[in-house]
Amino acid sequence: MRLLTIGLGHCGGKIASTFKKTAKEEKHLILDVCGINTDRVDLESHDEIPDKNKLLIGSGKGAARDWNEGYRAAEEARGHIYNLIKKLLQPDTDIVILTLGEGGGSGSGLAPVVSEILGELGRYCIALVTLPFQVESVKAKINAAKGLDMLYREEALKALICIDNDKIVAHYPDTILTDAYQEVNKTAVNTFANLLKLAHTPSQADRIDESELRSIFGYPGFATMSNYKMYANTVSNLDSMLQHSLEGSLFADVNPTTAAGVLLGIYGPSSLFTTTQVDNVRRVLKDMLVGRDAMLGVYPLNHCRWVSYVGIMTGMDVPQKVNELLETAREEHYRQEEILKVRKSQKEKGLGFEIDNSSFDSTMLIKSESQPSNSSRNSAQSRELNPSIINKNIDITHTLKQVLNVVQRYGKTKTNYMELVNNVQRYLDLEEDIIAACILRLKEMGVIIEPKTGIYQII
Ligand SMILES: Nc1nc2c(ncn2[C@@H]2O[C@H](COP(=O)(O)OP(=O)(O)OP(=O)(O)O)[C@@H](O)[C@H]2O)c(=O)[nH]1
Ligand SMILES: [Mg+2]
Repeated sequence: MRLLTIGLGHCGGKIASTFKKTAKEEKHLILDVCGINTDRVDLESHDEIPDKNKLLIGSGKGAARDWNEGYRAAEEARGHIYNLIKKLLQPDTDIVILTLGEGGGSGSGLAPVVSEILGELGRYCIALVTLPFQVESVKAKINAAKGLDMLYREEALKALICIDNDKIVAHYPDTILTDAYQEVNKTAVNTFANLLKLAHTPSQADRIDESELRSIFGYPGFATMSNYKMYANTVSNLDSMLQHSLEGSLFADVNPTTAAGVLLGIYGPSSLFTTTQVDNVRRVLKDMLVGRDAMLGVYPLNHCRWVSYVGIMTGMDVPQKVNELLETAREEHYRQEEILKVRKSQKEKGLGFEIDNSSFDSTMLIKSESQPSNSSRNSAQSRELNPSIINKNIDITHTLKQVLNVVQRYGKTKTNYMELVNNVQRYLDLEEDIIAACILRLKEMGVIIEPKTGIYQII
């Protein structure tokens, strides 16, 4: 089979290089590879990609972790990208794979444009992407969410396979990050290569052929792969192992019952493939995928000590992990906007240092010690959060955390100001003006947002 792998951005270039290295060891694979990046240093570091197949676009200094920069660079370099891909596409190219890390600016921004260009060239593509770590920055999440959304909509993009980077820590604890990245990239690429090998391995039973392989990638939607191996002498039932083969991979978890197509190959010692065993596997597949396209390849091998499952499911619903990413990216985006808005208005107001000698009355100093402050009375009367009359001298150091704990009990429900005060007073014996000062402070910290005037929401 012949593949064209297009590495986008740094992570994409690394995965594309891993593809090239792996293909050199697989005689059945012809792999053409190229890399496109906005960062000269990263692009030059991908040794397995020939220099003539590297395309530097944009500033040459990276996309500043901003998908928009990557997208703009790709749009401006459309003609160059078109020419490079046209040059590399061969009449016998079977599959075009985009590889990228969703989260940076280059990969996330470039992929939708490159996919569109492939459509113009009359080809479809699949994508192998990484999802950012949950603990990555808000920018990474927004880039990934935007990049995935745009890429998913592209007509030329069919199977979208997501490596879940959050699984890296569990699979490779206490490992140097670059080594773990390398391992993950290698595992993903090997799974892919093993899948393609199904079409090149002879079998006296039922084989998967090249056209079946090509067709499985053509179902649009999310996809996942598996590559599961066990000692043959520990396997008594082929069908029970099938369930395991779907779990524990590095790809984002998906719901198999939503798949449009599944292709599975099983290698193992001939003695395991009895009519009953193979029939049981077929039944499990059928029950799981009623009315779907299911292809099973069986590869009995002599003197084989392993049983291995290699498979792919395509045309699936959005994985839970991607939905979570979209949701947190949206929330963190609003929170960031709110913080920036508060910061902007604070700057506009200045630091509040004004001296008005004309209204200075020394007797006020004495009065203010014996009378409740104006602001506290006002805020109680006004029944809404009015930052300008909140007494800035109230010490909330010890109450802020308590108030925060209480408001968080109410989750993300939206409330008005008085409901918020009443909720706090249900648990804490505090004056309204103290609560108002705490709410204002939490708002400045971005913990409480005001999506609509007078409506408050805890983030
Ligand atoms: N699995 C895996 N993930 C990686 C690897 N390198 C980076 N990542 C992930 O990919 C995301 C994107 O990073 P990069 O590829 O460096 O970003 P880029 O596309 O070059 O974009 P800019 O650097 O902003 O121009 C990161 O947020 C990481 O989550 C890798 O080798 N393997
Ligand atoms: Mg980069």
